[in-house]
Amino acid sequence: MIRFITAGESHGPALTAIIEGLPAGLPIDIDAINRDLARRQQGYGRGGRMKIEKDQVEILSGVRFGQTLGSPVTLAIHNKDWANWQDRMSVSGMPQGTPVTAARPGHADLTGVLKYDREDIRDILERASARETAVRVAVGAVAKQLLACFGIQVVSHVTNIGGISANNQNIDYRFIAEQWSGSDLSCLDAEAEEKMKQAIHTAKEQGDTLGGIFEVAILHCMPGLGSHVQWDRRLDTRLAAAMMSIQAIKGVEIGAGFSYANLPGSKAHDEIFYDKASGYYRKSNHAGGIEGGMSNGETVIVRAAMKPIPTLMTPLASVDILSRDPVMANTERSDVCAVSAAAVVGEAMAAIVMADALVDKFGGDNLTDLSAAITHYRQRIGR
Ligand code: EPS
Repeated sequence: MIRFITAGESHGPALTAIIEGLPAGLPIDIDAINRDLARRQQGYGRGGRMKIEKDQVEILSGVRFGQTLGSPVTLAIHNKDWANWQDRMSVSGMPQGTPVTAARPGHADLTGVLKYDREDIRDILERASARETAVRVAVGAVAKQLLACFGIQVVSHVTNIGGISANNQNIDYRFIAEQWSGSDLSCLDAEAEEKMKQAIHTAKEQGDTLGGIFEVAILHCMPGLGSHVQWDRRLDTRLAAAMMSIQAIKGVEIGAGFSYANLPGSKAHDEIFYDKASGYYRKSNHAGGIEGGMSNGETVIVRAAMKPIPTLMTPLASVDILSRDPVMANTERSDVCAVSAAAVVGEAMAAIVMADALVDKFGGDNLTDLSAAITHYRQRIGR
């Protein structure tokens, strides 16, 4: 089993993650991790923080001379902004400055202070912040390196921002990464992207924020990852949970998702064909590459909807958590729109789930045995 936990506050010294269950002998490319970290920092509509940080991973355990040891791998990303926040985020001493007491609707602020018995919302917001996703992207980049050993690739693109949808007919998922390189929003439709940027610009001027939708595709995955036999072993269960775990995600669909509701069975299901060269194949992929909770060999497709970021420069009505008086919600530096960053996080979370499902099926002590098991399986099923 591959599992990980993260630690760290948005303006604390660092974000860290411990990954357990990676097979020994996996070559680790630190530059590739840093490339994904840089991708997460990009996107039209990001706030001032992204000009301060230049996220770079440091590996503190589990890797020796470029290869995993099979022991826990610790990753750290140091927050450059920490230097500017020691008055409010010091580990010791007394807090300086005024506490945050005006809860933002849509954020963890209010429920967090009630649940954890805090009198300063900063005690909650620092950990609830989507800054935590930086280290998830680093974990995901390691998972991608394991998947890549077996030709499995994870890509993403943005399909909607603020209600403006990209025209995504006839996408060839194999070329997504090349197609949107140079795009400010990881969007494949240049015309829609211009409108999205305009909408983000207008939202910024109005002190508002925008959400949207991204799509993650997992290419060249063998059939049989996940299982139909138990609810929590289903690949779709695990992918949906992973997407929902990303800050601000409120909806997830796989393949045709909610639009299945509009189709009769005769038009909904992907008919099965076979030829000697490619084995079993489909001419459609409404299932999004998953049937019965298992990958079926087609491209796995997951979409996630992100709500608009709750930090509004034109704030909403709220209540002060100490006085209980009506106030306007707290404002502080944030992003106007972070859907393209969330897409990179979605890739990371999908990669982690797929890597876990891979070692679950084929064994994860070391890369040699894992490769042998996959080769044997591919020979047996004729792929
Ligand atoms: C983020 C860092 C944060 C925010 C944003 C995402 O940095 P700061 O709070 O210093 O501006 O820009 O976090 C949120 C949207 C949020 O709700 O907390 C990042 O690294 O992605």
